[in-house]
Amino acid sequence: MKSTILRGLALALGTCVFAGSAMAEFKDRTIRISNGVAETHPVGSGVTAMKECLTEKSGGKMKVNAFWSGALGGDLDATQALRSGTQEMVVTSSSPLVGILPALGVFDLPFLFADETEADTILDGDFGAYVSDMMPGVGLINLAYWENGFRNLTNSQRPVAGVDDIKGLKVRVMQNNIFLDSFLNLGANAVPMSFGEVFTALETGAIDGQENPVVTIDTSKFSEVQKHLTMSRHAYTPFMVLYSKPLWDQLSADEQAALQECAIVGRDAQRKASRDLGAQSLENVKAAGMEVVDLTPEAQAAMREAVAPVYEKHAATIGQEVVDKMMAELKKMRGE
Ligand code: TF8
Repeated sequence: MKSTILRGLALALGTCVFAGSAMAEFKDRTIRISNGVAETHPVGSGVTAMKECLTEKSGGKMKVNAFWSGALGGDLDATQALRSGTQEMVVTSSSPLVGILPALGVFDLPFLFADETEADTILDGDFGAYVSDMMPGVGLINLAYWENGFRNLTNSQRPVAGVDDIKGLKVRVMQNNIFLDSFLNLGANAVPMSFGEVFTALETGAIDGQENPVVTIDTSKFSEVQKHLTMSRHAYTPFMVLYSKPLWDQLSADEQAALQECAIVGRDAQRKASRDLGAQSLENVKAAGMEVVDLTPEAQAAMREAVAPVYEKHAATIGQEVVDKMMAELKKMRGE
């Protein structure tokens, strides 16, 4: 009798082990992912690609439910929901998260990257991994860096062709001291505000301007309430594709691997869409009546000079080590 039970148990265990190794472990899951922008933004393309990849890898078990236009709260609120384990994923700018992890401020330094290739190289290389490794410490897993993009200034008052024109403009900035200081240094009356409030504030004239990549200006319809666009490219802010650490710890290794791989598949689709749509978006905002000013190299140099003190002022808050590492990586990349 005893030996029959034992034999049965051994058999059952054997089956278990066999099943475990032969089949990947996926449970039926619905992953909520939120973003502050509209679905027409390139993040929409990234989420679609990530979704398809997850369906394929999990045999349809991992489903993605996407929420747009801040339906689950803004970047910061959604990220806090991840930390407390009440939401799975968010695609967010790193900028509003500096209160959670001050090192992220390194990405807010003005005129840090010269072009998209530099951004990709730093973010997908050692430096990006170095920052991602800090995230579990604050309850978050960074799966990938997607593209928010180079930011440009818009306003309702006048064409901005140089620093002098910015003086006195009431400009919304992200909830981030580096952006606040950069715009104060440019002479603006800078107002920190969450993204979800920007359209109405522009519409009612509570603020004169804001700054975001052209794809956001287009897909968030800021072109309806802004007349002037200056191609200032004054900062490149990345998106982070974050997963809740408490919920991540409940996933199987197969599920984690699928998410990691699919966030990268999504990244490639998202960056491509961001760059393809960039040119189209510029046409769209012009067609909507915006007047575009390209800065002369001299005007851009003057802008750079005006914001330069921000680097030193914020190095201690970001972490001198983090800033030094970024600068060293940039030099290495540029062959300096
Ligand atoms: C900002 C950011 C936002 C994005 C978006 C919500 O200006 O650039 O547009 O984080 O995903 O607040």
